[in-house]
Amino acid sequence: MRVAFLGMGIMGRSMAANLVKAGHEVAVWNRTGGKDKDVEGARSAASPADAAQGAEVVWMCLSDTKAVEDVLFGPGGVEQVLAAGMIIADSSTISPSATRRFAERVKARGVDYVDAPMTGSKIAAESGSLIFMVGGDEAVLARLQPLFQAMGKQVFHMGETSKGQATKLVMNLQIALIYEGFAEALTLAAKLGVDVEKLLPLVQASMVRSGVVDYKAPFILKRDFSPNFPLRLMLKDIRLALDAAKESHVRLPGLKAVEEVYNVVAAEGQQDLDYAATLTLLEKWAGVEVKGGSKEEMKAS
Ligand code: NA7
Repeated sequence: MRVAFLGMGIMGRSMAANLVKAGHEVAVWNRTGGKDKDVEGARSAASPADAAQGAEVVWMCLSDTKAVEDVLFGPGGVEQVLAAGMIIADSSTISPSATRRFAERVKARGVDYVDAPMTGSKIAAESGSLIFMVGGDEAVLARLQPLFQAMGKQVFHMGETSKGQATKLVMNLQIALIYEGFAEALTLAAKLGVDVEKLLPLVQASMVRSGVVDYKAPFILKRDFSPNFPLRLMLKDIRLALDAAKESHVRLPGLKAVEEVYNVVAAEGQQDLDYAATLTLLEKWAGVEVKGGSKEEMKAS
C-alpha cells in the first residue's frame, strides 16, 4: 500500500521501518528534520501534505492532541491533500473527544478515520509485535489489515471511532497504578532490608505477578531509566484519563495521587526519562536506593 507515516519519534520510526520491510511504499515526515528521522527505503517528505499526497493511508504517531491537530489541519497539513477513499489512522494517544471531532471534519471529504493507539513500548515497536486497540468501521479495519500485520501481533476492535483512544486511557491508567504499587513496594523493601533479587522471583511466582513488573524489573536493577516510554507521555495520558473521568463524573482517587508523584518528578526536570524513574522520587523521600543483591542506604538528603 502507499502509506504516509507522520512522526518519527521513538515508536513511529520503528513502525515506519516495519512497513517498509513488509514491502509497502512509505513516505515519512517529522517536524524536526535530521538524519535520525530518515527511514531507509522510505521517501523523506517536506511536509505532512507532501507525504500524504497520493497516499492510500496516512498513519500518525505523534505526541499529543495538539500535534495531531497541527499535522492534520495546520499549515502544510494533511487536509490540503485529502482525497475521497483515503484512510487516516492515528496511533498517537490523544483525547477521545478530539478524535471524534477530527474524524467528523475529514468525513466531510470522504475520508475514513481510525484511532489505533497501541501498547507494547519501544521493544514491541522494533520487533513488529505491538498490540493495537482500534476504533472505526469494520470494513475500514479490514483494509488496514496488511499494515497492522506488519507492525503488530494483535488488533482489538473496540467499537466506533474514538473507542480505541478511550480504551488506551483505561489501559495506561492500570499501568501507571501497577507500576506505582511496584515502585512503592520496592522502596519499602529496600528500607526494610529485603533483598530485591530474592523478592522478584517471589513476586513472579505469586498472584502479584504482572507484565509491568516483568518488563520494568530488569531496567530497575540496571538503574537504566532511559526512555522506553517517557514519563512526560505517561503524565499526558494520566491527565487525559483524569479529564475523561471528570467529563463523565467518575472519581479516580488513586490516579490523582499518582499524578502528583509524576508532577514532582517532571518538575525536577526528569520528564524525558522513562516513567520508571518515578521510583527515584520515592527512593529520595525514603533515603534508600533499590539495588540487586543488598540494601544500600543513601546519604540522607
Ligand atoms: P516521541 O518519541 O516523543 O515522538 C513524538 C513525535 O511527535 C515526534 O515525531 C515529534 O516531532 C512529534 N511532534 C510533537 N509535537 C508535534 C507538533 N506540534 N507537530 C508535529 N509533530 C509533533 O513519542 P513516542 O514515539 O514515544 O510516542 C508517540 C505517541 O504514541 C504518543 O502519543 C504516546 O503517548 C504513544 P519532533 O521530533 O519533536 O519534531
